[in-house]
Amino acid sequence: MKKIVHSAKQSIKATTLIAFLLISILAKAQNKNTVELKVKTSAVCGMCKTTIERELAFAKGVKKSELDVPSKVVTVIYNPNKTTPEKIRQAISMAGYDADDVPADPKAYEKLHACCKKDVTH
Ligand SMILES: [Cu+2]
Repeated sequence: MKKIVHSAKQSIKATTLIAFLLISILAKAQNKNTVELKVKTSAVCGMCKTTIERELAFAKGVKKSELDVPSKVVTVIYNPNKTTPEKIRQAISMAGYDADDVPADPKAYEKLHACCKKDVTH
């Protein structure tokens, strides 16, 4: 009985290892064509985070984006064959936020929720 349990555990280990290897190979293949970009935004709260990440999710060539509210920095993983840092900053501006030296689009900024405006103190 002990032996059976032992071999079952062993095969689970092997399966896990194979699965892990496959996942890391796939992840590497996917990451082949991606670049990381960090953009300083004017985000102030969790709602801003949602707005910016959603906007970037729809932007062409963007694989992933993650905004850190305390530092206001959004980390964007993108495919350099499909988009550029300029286009990414433009997309953030069109969502109503500053992106590095690109100021927020005034019309988009006007539409932001009151608590998301950069001159409002929290
Ligand atoms: Cu906000």
